Amino acid sequence: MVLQKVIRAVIMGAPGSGKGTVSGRIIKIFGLNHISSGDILRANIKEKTELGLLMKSCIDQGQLVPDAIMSRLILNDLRRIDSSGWLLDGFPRTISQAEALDHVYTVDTVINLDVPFQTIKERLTSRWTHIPSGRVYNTDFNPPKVPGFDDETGEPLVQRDDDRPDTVTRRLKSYETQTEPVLEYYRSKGVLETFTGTETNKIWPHIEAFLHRKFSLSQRVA
Ligand code: G5P
Ligand code: MG
Repeated sequence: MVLQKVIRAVIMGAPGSGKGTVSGRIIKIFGLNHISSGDILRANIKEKTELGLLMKSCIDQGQLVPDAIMSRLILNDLRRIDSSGWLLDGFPRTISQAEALDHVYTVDTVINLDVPFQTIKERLTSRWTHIPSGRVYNTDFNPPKVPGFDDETGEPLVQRDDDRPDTVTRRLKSYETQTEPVLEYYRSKGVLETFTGTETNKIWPHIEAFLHRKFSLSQRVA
């Protein structure tokens, strides 16, 4: 029997840098569980859970959800899929969250998408999202087959409330002050891998090649 090491990865990058888009490609090829903190929060808002109702205004204003709530939510999810590999998207976003994760799991690799803020602002105004699955579209880059509807389910797409230009500016500010220090945290642990560019399709082959190397190496040492 071939033992395969469980891969535990994080994808980081500013709001709109392409984390969701790239995650979709990674999970298709490498079969990891995709855990997106934003998708989980938006599902709670849609279902009008107690958490969703409490956090909606915070998210709509482009502020971060409190660390304790976020860490508990994600770590609970991770416990449920403990024995298989995962890709975390949108978590951790502060040093406190990174430390909470570290107490329970060792992260093998952190993929950092480094995309200029000007590119991001243009992208987010034309993003359309399928809330139940988290699938994202863009009227220029990857339009849905039928405008306004999800390719797989045919359900309606929506524009996120936090994609308004003033909220995007606040989210980018919070990224600089609260999330960029997390990059340094992982750099010092030697697990950070940065991919720079303005187009996902140009960055993607480098990420894919990197992950193939990483996966085959981890299978050899398993
Ligand atoms: P989220 O949901 O984690 P963000 O702000 O980190 O939100 P976001 O906005 O989901 O990140 P993304 O996933 O990095 O962006 O990017 P994406 O959706 O794949 O791509 C953006 C758009 O660009 C899409 O339309 C896509 O089609 C298009 N695109 C991709 N590549 C290209 C390209 O090459 N060219 C072009 N033209 N377009 C392209 O978090 C939301 C909120 O939840 C709370 C916070 O309030 C946060 O603001 N939250 C947390 N709070 C505390 N702690 C945490 N850990 C939290 N996690 C979430
Ligand atoms: Mg996303």
